[in-house]
Amino acid sequence: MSIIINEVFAEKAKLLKRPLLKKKVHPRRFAEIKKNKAAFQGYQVIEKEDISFPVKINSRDKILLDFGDHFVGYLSFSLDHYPELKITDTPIRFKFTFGEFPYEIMTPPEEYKGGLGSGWLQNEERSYVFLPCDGALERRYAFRYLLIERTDSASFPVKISDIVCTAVSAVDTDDVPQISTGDERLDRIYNMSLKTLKECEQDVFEDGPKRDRRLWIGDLRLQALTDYCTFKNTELIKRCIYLFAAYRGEHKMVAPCIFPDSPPCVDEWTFCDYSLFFISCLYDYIKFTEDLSLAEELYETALTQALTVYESIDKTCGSTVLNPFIDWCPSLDKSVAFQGVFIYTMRQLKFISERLGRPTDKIEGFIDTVKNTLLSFCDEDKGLFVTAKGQISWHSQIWAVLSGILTKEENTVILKKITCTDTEFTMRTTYMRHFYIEALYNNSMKKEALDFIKSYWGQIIDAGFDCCPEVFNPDNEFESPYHAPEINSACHAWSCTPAYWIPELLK
Ligand code: RAM
Repeated sequence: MSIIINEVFAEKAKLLKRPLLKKKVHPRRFAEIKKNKAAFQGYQVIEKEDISFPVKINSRDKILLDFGDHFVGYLSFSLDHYPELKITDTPIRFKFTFGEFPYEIMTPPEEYKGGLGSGWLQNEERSYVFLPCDGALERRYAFRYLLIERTDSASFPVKISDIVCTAVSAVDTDDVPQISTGDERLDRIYNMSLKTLKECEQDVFEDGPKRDRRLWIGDLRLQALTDYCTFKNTELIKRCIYLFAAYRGEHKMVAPCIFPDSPPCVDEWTFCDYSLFFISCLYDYIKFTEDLSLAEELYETALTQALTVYESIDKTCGSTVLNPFIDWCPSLDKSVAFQGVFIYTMRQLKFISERLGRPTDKIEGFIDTVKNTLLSFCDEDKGLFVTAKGQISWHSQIWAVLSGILTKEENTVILKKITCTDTEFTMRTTYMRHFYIEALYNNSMKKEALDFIKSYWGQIIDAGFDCCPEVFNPDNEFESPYHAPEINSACHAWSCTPAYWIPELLK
């Protein structure tokens, strides 16, 4: 693998790293998780008594702690024996299972068959040889529930006390003014989205604090959009943009994700739509900060994305060999949606170029060529975009609308029509839903956008989530891109944009 590092950008990213804020949080109460078919994923949490330390634990005992909300942090505690009963003459062993949601706690790790490595499962077992002692786990966990099981067989109790989570984040929700929309449900959705962003905002904008704990550019773009209007942590946004410019493969395309603490920091594979969103990140940076210096510095990087992707496009059918992401929708023909993304980002590049006084004729040429190809997929009879494989997807319609190649009236017809079209190619991620909302917003369908947020994110609240999850399908509670719902992330950055949209839609 050959990685090219721009040391200047890497150094600038490093200098923008700030210490995290820390808060000590304690478990709120004991809890129990029971099977209940009516509850989300079949498990219901029963709240039990408040915790008073120390807690006595015998061999084979289990205790489930509820921290009362989602936290990202490090666990510590104290262990002691009962000297009047018996000195610890044999090591004590504990198994810790952390969960963002009940299903994660209740699914045995031995049964895991998911597509991602099982190391992401949030559990570990530790021995304690001499008591009293202080215990701490080095790994950072994202959780609300903590199951502690005593797994050794020694026949004496021990006491555990001072169970604390040192919660970490780059930001504090108390620094953002409270929202009051007059609609209690919208307020709750806003707060849940803000909390999601806060939990993901660490040394970089992580996609999810449980998993993958990395900086993905598709996620970053939506996080930054929301952050400009809430926490205003522009330094962190700048740091993350520098990181993407600093570490690239030989092909010079911006990586889909960065592993900030694991050199060589990037893999060589790409998602070409994600690479193009580097342009969107610079575009938003200018729009929200009015500062042109970052775009000036990184203009060549942005232009390289445009040129590389444009060269990869087959101009007759509009497809690319460069593998776009678009959404986690199985068997989706992504070619039409991809062309929409291409034009959408080229318009942003044109804007950046104009602001920087750079030539735009080449970019305009790109837009015209791909526009003609994209228009050839508009089926006059159906009044919708149909791909070369004959697919009618939400993705094609949304991105064709966002490309801005049609009139507002035409866009409105398409956006209405897709809601009553029978297709298996529907939006699967909240990330894709963000772009649907943007399409509605751009075409004066603010009411539809708000209703959509209220309905979809409202169901997330009803399901019992504390933050916005990576995946949520109201018709299939067990949906998982990794074929294992327990590995899904229940606090995921790309779902946080209601905190951006709600105030914007109410303007
Ligand atoms: C998953 C993560 C991440 C996303 C990629 C494409 O691995 O959820 O957030 O950007 O997919």
